[in-house]
Amino acid sequence: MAAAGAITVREETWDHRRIVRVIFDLPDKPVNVLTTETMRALGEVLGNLEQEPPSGLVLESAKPGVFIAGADIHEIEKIDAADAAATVAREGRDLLWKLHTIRCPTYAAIDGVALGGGLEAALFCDYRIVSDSPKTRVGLPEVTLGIIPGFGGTQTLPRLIGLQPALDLILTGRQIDGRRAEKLGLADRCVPHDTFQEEVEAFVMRHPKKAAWPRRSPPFFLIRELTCSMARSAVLKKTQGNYPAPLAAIAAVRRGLGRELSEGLRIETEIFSALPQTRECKNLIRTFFQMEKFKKYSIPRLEEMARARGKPAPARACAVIGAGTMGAGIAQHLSACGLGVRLKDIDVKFLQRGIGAAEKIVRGSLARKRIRREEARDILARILPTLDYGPLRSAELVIEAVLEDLPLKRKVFDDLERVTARGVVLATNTSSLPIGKIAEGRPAESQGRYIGLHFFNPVDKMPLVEIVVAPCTSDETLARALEFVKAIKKTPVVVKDRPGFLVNRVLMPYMNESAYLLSEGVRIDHIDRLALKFGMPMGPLHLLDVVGLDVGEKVSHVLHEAYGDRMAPCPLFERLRREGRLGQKNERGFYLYKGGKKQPDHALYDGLPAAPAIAGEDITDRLILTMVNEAARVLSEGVVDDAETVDVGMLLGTGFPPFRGGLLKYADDRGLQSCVDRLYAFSERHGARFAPCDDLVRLAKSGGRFHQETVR
Ligand code: T1G
Repeated sequence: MAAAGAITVREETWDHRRIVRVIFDLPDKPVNVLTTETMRALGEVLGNLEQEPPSGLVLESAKPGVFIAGADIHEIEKIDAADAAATVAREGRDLLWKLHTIRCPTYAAIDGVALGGGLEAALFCDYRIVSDSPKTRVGLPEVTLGIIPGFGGTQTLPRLIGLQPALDLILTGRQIDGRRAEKLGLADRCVPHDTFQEEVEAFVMRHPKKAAWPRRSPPFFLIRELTCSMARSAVLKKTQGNYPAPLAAIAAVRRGLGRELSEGLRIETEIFSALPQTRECKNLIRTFFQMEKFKKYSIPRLEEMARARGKPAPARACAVIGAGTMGAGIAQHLSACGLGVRLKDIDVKFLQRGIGAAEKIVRGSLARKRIRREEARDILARILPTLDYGPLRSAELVIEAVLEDLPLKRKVFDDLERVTARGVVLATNTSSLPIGKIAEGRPAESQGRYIGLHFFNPVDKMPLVEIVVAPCTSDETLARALEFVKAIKKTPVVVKDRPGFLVNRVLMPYMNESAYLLSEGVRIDHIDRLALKFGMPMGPLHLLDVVGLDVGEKVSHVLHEAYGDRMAPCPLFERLRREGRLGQKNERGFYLYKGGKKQPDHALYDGLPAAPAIAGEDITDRLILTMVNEAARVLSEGVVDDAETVDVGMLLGTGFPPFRGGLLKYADDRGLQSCVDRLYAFSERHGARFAPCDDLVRLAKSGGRFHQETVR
C-alpha cells in the first residue's frame, strides 16, 4: 500500500494552544494500515515535531469507521526469517517510542477500528479518547494470525489496564467496543460518535499535561507467576499446544512485566521474531485473507449481470417456515440483522417454543453484553409469529426449515407457490434432500426460484451458509441469495445440488470412521482426544452425540444411497439405535450426560474387542485422510469450484483447525503421495472405503497439489 498522502499534518490553535493533528488516510484503501512507507512517513512527522514540540499532538484518522487496522499483514506474510521479523518489530516500536517520549502530551482519537499495531500506536500515546460508535472496536488480534503484538502491546497494555485483563485481550484477540474500553481503563474517555470532534477538543483542553506512566504498578512477583502459569495451562488445554503464539505472548508478558518498559520491549521483539516465519502463522494469515475474500464472494457472470441490470435489492422482509431449532435460530439471526421476519408453523405450541428459543439466544447476547436492552427488545419485536400463509404475501425471501421429509417439504412449497409473488426467492434449509426434487414438477418459470440455504446449528454462532444451486436455479435467484447471505453477515460457499452438499458429505466419513474405530475396541475418549490433539474443536463421537444420532442416521442413509458402499453406516450405529441412544438430547449416546457431566459409556464396550494396540497416528490418519479422499471426490465432481472453497467450508462448517490452513491445504503440506500411500494401506487393512479416488491418485502421481497458487 502506498504512503503518498497517507498522513496529513494539520496545525491548529485550540484555545491558545498549538495543536498538531496527525491524520491517517491511506488513499484508495478501505482501511488504514501501518506499512513500511506509512511508518516512515510517521517517523518523519515525529522527527520534525521533536525539534519544536507543539502543545499537543492528536493522532487520528479521516477514514470513516477506521482508526488504524494494524501493521500490513501482507508484509508480515512475507517475513521468512527471525532477523527480518526482529527488524520489523524493532523499527515499529522504536517509532512508537518516539510518540511515547515526545515532549508534549499525545492523544489518540479513535472513532473506528483500532487493531494490532493501530492500537499499539494509541497505547504509546498519553491519552486515548474513543467513540461509542458500533464501528469502534479495539483489540490485539495478533495471536489469531499466529504472531504476538510486536509494537509494544504485550508490555504497554498490562501496564495500562493490569495483568489479567491484558492477558485476556491478548490471548483471545477479542475486540471490544468503546464503552468496554473505557471501563477497562484502556480508554480514558468514551464519547458520543455524533459529537466526536468537539469532545476530543474538549478533552485535549482539559488534559494539557503528559500523563503519568505506567498507570499501574506491576503485580507482585508471585501473583504475576501464578496468573501467567494459570493462563498457560488454560491455553494448553484449549489449543492442545497447536498454537505457539499465545504461549509466546504469555512469555513476553511474564518476562517483561516488572522491568523497565524499554527492557520489556526488547524482550517482546526477541519473542516476536520467532513467529512470523512459522507454518502456523503462514496458515493463519492465509485463512484471514481467505475469510476476507469469501465474505465478499462474487461470481464473475453474476457481476456482469448486475452491471447490465443492476444489483438485486437486498431482501428486507423475510419469512421462515418451521419454528424448530433451525427455523427459530434462522428467524432470530435475520431479525438480529435488522430484517423483518414472519415465523410460520402449524401449531401455537411450536410457535411458542420457537419464540422461546429465539428469546434464549437474545438473552444470551444480552448477558454477554453483545447487544443493549433496546436492541434485544427490537430483535424480538421484529419476529412475528403466524399460523397462516396470508401474512407471508409481503415476504421477499422465504426460508423453509421444516422436518427433513421430502413430501412434507413439497407440501410447504405447494402452499408457498400460492401465496408468494413471482420474484420471491424460495429457499430450503435442507441438510440432505435434493433441491431439484423439491422443485420438480412445478411450473418452469417458478423452478428458477428454488435454491438451498443450508445454515449450521447454532445459527447465531456458525458463520457458514452453503448456497445450494440446483440445475433449475436461475442466476437471478443465485445472485439474490448470495447478496442476502452477505447482508446477514454469514460467509457463503456455493455448492452444487449433490447429496450432503459439501460439509456434511466430507464430514460423514470422519464420523463413520470414528464408529469403526470404536467397533475395533478403541476407547471412546481416546478417539475423541486424538481428534482434539489434531486440532478439531470436538471429537467425532462427541460431535455425533451433539448433532443427535437420529439426525446423523438420516443424513448417513441419504449419503449411503447416493454414494454406495464407502458411505455405508458402520454397523455399530444399528446397535446404538436399538439401545435408544440419541446422544446429548436424551443424555445417552457414546457418552452419558448426567448432571451436566459427560462420561464415556463403558457399557458400549460390552461385546467389543479389547482395546487394540493401534498407533495414535493411524487413528488420526484414518479420521482425517478419509475426509481428504471425499473432498477430492467433491472437487472432481465439480460440486464446488476449487480447493479454496472446500477449505473455507470445512474451516467454518466444522472448525477444521485454522492453523493447518484448511483440509486440502493440510493434504498439500503433508504431500499427496503420502496421503495416497496411507489410504491404500488402510484400504488393504480395513476395507475398500479407504480406496483413494482416481483424481487424488492422479494428482499425487503428477506431483501436483490441490492449491495451485496462493490465496491472492
Ligand atoms: N493489513 C493488510 N490488509 C488489511 C489489514 C491489515 N492489517 N486489515 C484489513 N486489511 C484489508 C483486508 O484484507 C480487506 O482487503 C480490506 O483491508 C478491508 O476490507 C506489529 C504485527 C479492519 C476489521 O489483524 O480485522 O498489527 O479484501 O472494508 O470487513 O503488533 O479487515 O478489500 O482486498 O471490507 O470491514 C493486526 C485485520 C495486524 C486486523 C475491517 N490487525 N483486519 O473489516 O473490511 S498485525 C488485524 C480486520 C499487527 C503488530 C502486529 C478487518 C477490519 P480486501 P473491508 P471489514
